[in-house]
Amino acid sequence: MRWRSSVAKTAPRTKADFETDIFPTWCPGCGDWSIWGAIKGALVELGYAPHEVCVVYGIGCSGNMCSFVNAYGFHALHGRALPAAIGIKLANHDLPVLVVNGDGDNYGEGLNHWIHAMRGNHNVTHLVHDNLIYGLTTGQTSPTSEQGMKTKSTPEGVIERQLNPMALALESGASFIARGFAGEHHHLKDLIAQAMRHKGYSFVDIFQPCVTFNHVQTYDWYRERIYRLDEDGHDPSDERAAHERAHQWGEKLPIGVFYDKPREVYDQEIDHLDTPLARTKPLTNISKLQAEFR
Ligand SMILES: Cc1ncc(C[n+]2csc(CCOP(=O)(O)OP(=O)(O)O)c2C)c(N)n1
Ligand code: SF4
Repeated sequence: MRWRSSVAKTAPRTKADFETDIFPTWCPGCGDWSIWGAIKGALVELGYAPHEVCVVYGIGCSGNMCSFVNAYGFHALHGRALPAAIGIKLANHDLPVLVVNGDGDNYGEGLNHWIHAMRGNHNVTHLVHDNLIYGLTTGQTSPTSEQGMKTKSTPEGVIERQLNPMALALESGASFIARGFAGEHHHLKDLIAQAMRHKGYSFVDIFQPCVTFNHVQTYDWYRERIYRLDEDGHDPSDERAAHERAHQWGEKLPIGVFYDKPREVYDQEIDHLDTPLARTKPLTNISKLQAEFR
């Protein structure tokens, strides 16, 4: 029996059930507010209770969400949210695991972990707050900053080519790839819910305006460019078409599901994980060993 179905449900949940006593410290107008609401909305829609979900956070304005969401949470080191999330999932694969981090965290410091999570098709849902800049550290270049962009750390303009998360996700074996926009709140909530229903690694890159440090990619900048894949005849099972959409940048920016093709999931390939480790009896008593480290 799956863990969720064994939990007695009480009244239907509301977004308030997923809030803590701490009110967010994000700048007024920051895209993180909308993402926070969309995550809570998706959890309500899927019928979860706070104790039935775990969210793992990276470091950044995005990761500060750890204090604002009432659920099991783990605030990892910068760039290290995914390995912690994968460990949690392997220990209890009945527990839905969400990962929340920023573009600097995930596409910079944590890039290697991201690629391995995708090729393993680990069953976690991954939401990247992509503001094309380092927010918390006050506006340095990130891997998704556009070439030529002037920031605190690159006053003469970014030299490197911009990283393309959608194309890299496709190449690395992600089985669900989507992009949302903080300015399209209900669409984003639906994408997160869809990603959480997906069996295997699901990825949602989210255009998240940083109103304080990114004065190029503003809400208006996105609104002039975005269009919805589901309204433009895109077939998410068509990998070739997904590649074409993934390479669109500039005048036209697609949002929605780029690619959705379930394949073998990491923890389901391991026979002795049939019963989640978290619910099996320990094979060895390690209390003596633990005592040595006290
Ligand atoms: C190992 C390590 N390196 C660097 C930092 C400093 N640091 C904290 S947040 C951050 C960048 C945050 O940018 P991003 O991941 O894009 O998140 P945002 O704040 O924009 O949500 C950096 C470099 C750190 N905390 N730990
Ligand atoms: S610095 Fe940018 S990303 Fe951070 S809270 Fe403010 S607007 Fe949001």
